[in-house]
Amino acid sequence: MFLGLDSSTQSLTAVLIDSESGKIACQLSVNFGAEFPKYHSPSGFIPGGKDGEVHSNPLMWLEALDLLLSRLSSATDLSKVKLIAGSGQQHGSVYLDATFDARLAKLDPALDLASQLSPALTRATSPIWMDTSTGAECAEITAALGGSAEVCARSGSIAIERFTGPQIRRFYKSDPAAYERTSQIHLVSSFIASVIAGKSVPIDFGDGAGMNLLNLSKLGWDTDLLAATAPDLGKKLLPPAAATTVQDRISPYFTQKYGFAENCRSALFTGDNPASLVGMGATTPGNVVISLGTSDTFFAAMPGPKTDPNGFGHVFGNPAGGFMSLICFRNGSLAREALRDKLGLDWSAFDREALAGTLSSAGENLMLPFFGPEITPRHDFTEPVFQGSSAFESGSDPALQVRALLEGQFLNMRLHSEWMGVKTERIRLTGGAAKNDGIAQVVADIFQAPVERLDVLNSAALGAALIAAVADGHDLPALQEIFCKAAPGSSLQPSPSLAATYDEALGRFQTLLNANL
Ligand code: ADP
Ligand code: XUL
Repeated sequence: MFLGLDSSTQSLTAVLIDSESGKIACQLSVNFGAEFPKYHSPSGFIPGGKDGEVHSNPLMWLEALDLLLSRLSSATDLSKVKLIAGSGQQHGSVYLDATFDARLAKLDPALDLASQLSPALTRATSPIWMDTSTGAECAEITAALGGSAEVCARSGSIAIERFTGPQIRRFYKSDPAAYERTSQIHLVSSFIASVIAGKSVPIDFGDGAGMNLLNLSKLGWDTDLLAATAPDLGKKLLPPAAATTVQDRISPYFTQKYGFAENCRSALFTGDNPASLVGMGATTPGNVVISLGTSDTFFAAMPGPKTDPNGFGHVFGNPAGGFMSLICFRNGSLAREALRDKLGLDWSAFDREALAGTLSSAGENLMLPFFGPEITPRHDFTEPVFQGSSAFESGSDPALQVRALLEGQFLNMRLHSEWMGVKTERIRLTGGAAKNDGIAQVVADIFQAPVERLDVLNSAALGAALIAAVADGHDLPALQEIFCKAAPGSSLQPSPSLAATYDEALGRFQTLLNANL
């Protein structure tokens, strides 16, 4: 069996696969907000940060790991697990002192992870992908390299606020003494991977490309980007490696406490989006994946690295080799939740409203669907912008608002993915909101492409389990054939009659957007 773990924004999920029977042996999830109220992070991060700061407490992720594995060991026999791999929300970073590795080497199973590792943190909380506080640092890194085009050509993205390099620079500038005490910087993914391995392990190419530090053509840290970011940074990062790089046996903490076999090993962890590319069976070009989690993302495998001239799209490593493109939208599920709550609906009513009047009101009313700062396009929105009938603008007809919110989200996605130049022939939908038929139908109509959903809803954790199997020598396409199938009856077809409606609405949406930037 192979275990995949996904430490995402709002939850930690495990998917255990049995490669012989081709079955999912167990799936479990721990929701941070619901399980750990003491961290005051109802949606997985600490609300109310100043100047665009969004942080999470890494001890919460460790508590979740202990809780999830204790539940998993009660539900199933973990001694059958041969290899563990995983993924994490991208870009978030954890700062550790010189005692981290020694603490990992002598973890006591009688105690918990959080209390034993907390003394090693040089920064109490971790900036995560929602953080938009590093505008100044992005400008400084860009200037040091001689412009955005150079940063993008080397790292696959222009300097981006949430990316780890600018975040590290901000930490170095605001607390140089704590930065100096830091001897290891990890991503969320490599932090959890290190805890499991019982020693610091490398960042993988998939997640490493989300730092503005990895040179994509050399697949190593870029010395000029390191120097432009913070002093001695190269000494605080291990050389990056492929996700399938196998480590020695996992830490005895996990074998003794949760019943893993002594010879159970681990691979590296990657980003949630690269892992999802694997779990959605989309590692070769052909399928576009739209993930509707806390963030909405649009991604696809790409034959060679192609960068976005407008600077919104990114190139990350594809765990199956080569590259993937990705665009991230910050106002994803939390924006849908905000409107759902404002209208006093639950998800099934939201779903019904989305489908109501599909044909009659499609594309008529426009909403810029941003309840807070957005990253694609980059702008400090505070509330949505409405343009349409008075019944729409006043909110007297909830169906119109639900419809316009979803149309706004996916028109914005269509607009900002045009640079990829891929004809969207088939969309695979994943993430918490993918099960909502109303949302899925709007996606199909706006992109004029069939939408499929897979059996396993957590595609990142499934992808991680598949990476573990590949690291053990299994064949990825054969595994994907078995595990990444569209769920029967899950496919939705676009309405061809809406093609012209949305082509026209796209132009009006773009005009409204430009007028508000
Ligand atoms: P992440 O991986 O970023 O932690 P998930 O992919 O687990 O997030 O998605 C969580 C989100 O899914 C929640 O914020 C919630 O708004 C959304 N969600 C859950 N169920 C539904 C539903 N039936 N319809 C729409 N959205 C939903
Ligand atoms: C991708 C991004 C988010 C996070 C959280 O660039 O910032 O999708 O990975 O899921």
